[in-house]
Amino acid sequence: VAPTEALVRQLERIVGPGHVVTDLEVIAGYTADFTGRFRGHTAAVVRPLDAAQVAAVLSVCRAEGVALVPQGGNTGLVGGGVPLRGEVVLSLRRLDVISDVDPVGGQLTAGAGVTVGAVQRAATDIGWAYGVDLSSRDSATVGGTIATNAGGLRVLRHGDTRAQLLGVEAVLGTGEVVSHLGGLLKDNTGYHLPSLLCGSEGTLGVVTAARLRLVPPPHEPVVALVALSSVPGAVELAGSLRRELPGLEAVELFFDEGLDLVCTATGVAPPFARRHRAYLVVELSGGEPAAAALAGLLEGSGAMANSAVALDPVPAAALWRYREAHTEAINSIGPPHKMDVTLPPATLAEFVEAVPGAVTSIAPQARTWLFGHAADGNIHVNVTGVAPEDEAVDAVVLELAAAMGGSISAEHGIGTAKRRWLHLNRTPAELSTFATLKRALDPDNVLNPNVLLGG
Ligand code: 2HG
Ligand code: ZN
Repeated sequence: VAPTEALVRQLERIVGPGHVVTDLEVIAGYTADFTGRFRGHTAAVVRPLDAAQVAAVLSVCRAEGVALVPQGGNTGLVGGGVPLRGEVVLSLRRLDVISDVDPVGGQLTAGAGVTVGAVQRAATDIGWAYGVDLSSRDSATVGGTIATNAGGLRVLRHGDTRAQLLGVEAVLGTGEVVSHLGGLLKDNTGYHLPSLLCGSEGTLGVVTAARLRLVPPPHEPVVALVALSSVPGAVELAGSLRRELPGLEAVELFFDEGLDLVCTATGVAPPFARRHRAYLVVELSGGEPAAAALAGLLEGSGAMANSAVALDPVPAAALWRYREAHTEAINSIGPPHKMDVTLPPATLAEFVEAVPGAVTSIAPQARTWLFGHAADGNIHVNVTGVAPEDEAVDAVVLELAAAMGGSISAEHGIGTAKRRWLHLNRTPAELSTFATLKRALDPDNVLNPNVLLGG
């Protein structure tokens, strides 16, 4: 059901007339996802200021039978924040306050609309760091990263978003506000609602704030770009780095085709004179001694073909850019299909080598771009040259990943893009448990009805 004039007036009474957006040009920024693959439409974007306003908006929409699509920075990659069927967009960006900063305990409370970058800066200001980092840090928000259980570049070191949550405040689909922001490190008092809401993709409740744990900042970071001549060599090296280097912060993977594309799209010069099959970006704490330990390990491994090392921030950022610019560079050649999968270490290299052929066997004109988080077994399969609505390549890639013991979503979520294939990873009993939870917490299906189980 689309919002009526009367509903728009009711929403304006809750959030103020300036905060119900009905101007179609402004709305356009809320109805397509970052890739341009998923496009929806809506008559209204509502921008509440706090949990009480979110609860009031939810209750009037529920009474009118109008569903809501919660949205943060709109950096999602699986169509999870797109109003596909004219739902009202519930933008959480105005909930952007950081409070109760605790420099002793290393914690802070962030509103759903605070960006990951703002959390990182607030943490740095008090001598700590935030354990989550991702390329979209300056747009992605706390609420959205909780709803999707975002991973990113430092999962190896600090775990995913779920691992940073000491508590959440959320408005459930029933309209009830649940809040547990005390931040006690040990608190075994029943069901852990942060775990349930994290990764629920806005289907059970709207996260409005979170108590986040902070982590010690990286100490004298060393960044290396390592070139390798084979994919199995890269996978094996990622394993030895994890085992041998206690200060390891990140091990990221990309390949020769992706590097070429990044250099063309960004105008940056290639890192080495010769091309190599695979590359790892490695970051570790510990300055000169850590750099020496890394060099020793690389020489001993026999897999390395070339390397560049940086101990200062500017050259270190330049090495990181080869990896971080992949998403942007791929977007510059057309809307990609994004399949974010995890493989067990035993089949990771085989999967990387099999995917491009599996794609061209059904879509000869398509191009496959692979990169990801080597230490997590997480490969981002991007396919360009295929129409946005053609799902044949998605099916081939996701079925291959599942058949090799993998997950069809490592860190981006199911969204609307992958709901057809959720059964590849989840048993009927699990899916019916999901449905039971959905009915209990969102009985009228007003929250993000097109994602995960819906549609
Ligand atoms: C990354 O690791 C993000 O950079 C985006 O998860 C991945 O664009 C992608 O496919
Ligand atoms: Zn990623």
